[in-house]
Amino acid sequence: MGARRWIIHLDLDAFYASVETLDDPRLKGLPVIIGGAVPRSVVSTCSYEARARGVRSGMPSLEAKRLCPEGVFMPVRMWRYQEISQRVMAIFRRYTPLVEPLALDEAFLDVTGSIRLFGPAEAIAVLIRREVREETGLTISAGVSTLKHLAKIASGHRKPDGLTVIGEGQELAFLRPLDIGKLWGVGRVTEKALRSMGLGTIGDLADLPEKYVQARLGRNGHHLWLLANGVDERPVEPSREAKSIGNEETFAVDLEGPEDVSRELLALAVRVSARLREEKLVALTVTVKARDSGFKTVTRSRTVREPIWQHVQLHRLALELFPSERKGPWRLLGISASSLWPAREPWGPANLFEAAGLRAPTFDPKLSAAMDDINRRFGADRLKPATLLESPGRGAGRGRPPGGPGEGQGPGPG
Ligand code: TTP
Ligand code: MG
Repeated sequence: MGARRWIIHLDLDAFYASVETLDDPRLKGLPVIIGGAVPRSVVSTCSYEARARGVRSGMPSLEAKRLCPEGVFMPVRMWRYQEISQRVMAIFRRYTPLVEPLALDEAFLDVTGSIRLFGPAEAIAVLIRREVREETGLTISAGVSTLKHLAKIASGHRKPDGLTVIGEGQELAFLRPLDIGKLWGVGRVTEKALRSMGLGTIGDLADLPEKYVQARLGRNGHHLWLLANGVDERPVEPSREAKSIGNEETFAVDLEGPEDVSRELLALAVRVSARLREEKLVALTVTVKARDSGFKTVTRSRTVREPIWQHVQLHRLALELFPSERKGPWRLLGISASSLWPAREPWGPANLFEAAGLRAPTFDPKLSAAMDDINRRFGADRLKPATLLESPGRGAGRGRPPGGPGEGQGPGPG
């Protein structure tokens, strides 16, 4: 056993719905349902009043309407949730620099080093919960434990507005009787597999021989078995938020015209969006970097209100940000995406778009995913948008038809 750590997981209650109620107090006590009223949209979240009627995150809005006809349907206002999220995260950072945001409304805090200053972890959780309520008007639930996954489970234990503290030595007693579906990391598919193995509680899983679980579930089985036995060595990782995903390219021949620039930005956008999808992230900030032949570098960024994850979005923004008032020629271009947030299943970026009532993506997410998959298996850049089939910066001569010698082209999508 390593040195004891104290971890707090905090998660705002019915986050989007609570923010809407905060901004319009007339909604208080009503079944507020967030998610477009558009036919194919899904519920992002809903107030606890709506939950009492059976409405759930991820449910088609139509079904929610059927279960709860008097529900107040509201669109997603992502920028507002981001604003509040930043204020809440800033409160967390008063107590420790070790803050790992998992989503807009939840984070892990490692407060081991803060105890001397602020008192025990439980007291810190009490302080934070009070400050969030007083400074934002929202309630937040907290879980305190020596283990990361237990802190996460504990924060959901007495929702809404709950605090659950699992003392040192109490970990297994708390964990074992819980339903197997509560184990962090068990998705719907794994849950089904575990139940088909006859398991009902986390203790049932813990009691199986490790080798057997691993044989049935592979590497994930090993991980879950450890969690079920109260072993979770993962640290709180504060670097997560500052992370960015980017790509830049120095060209063999400097780029001259706007068409070349647009095409290269598209190539970069394709690569950045593939990596976003690979890591299941969406971005809110896009930065463009351009260096001219005299080595003058310009970078411009913008933070937007709608989550970005597709190459068409990245490309559009990159073109807007590009310093087109300058002459070039350009020797280097780059695009990077930051303010990254997890695009959680099952709502995923596509549903987030619909729920927000935003312009439908012009590029089929299934096609993007298929493209990523083929590129992963057969080598990067096998499949790409048709405009990229000729690319002056990367060796193929200008105006040369695709498929020239030296560069085997895969079947293009168009
Ligand atoms: P959650 O913390 O999972 O849910 P919640 O804050 O609404 O409710 P509670 O924590 O009290 O159970 O997610 C945070 C926000 O993320 C949520 O308010 C809306 C968004 N979200 C979706 O858009 N779709 C989803 O399927 C889920 C689960 C969340
Ligand atoms: Mg929440």
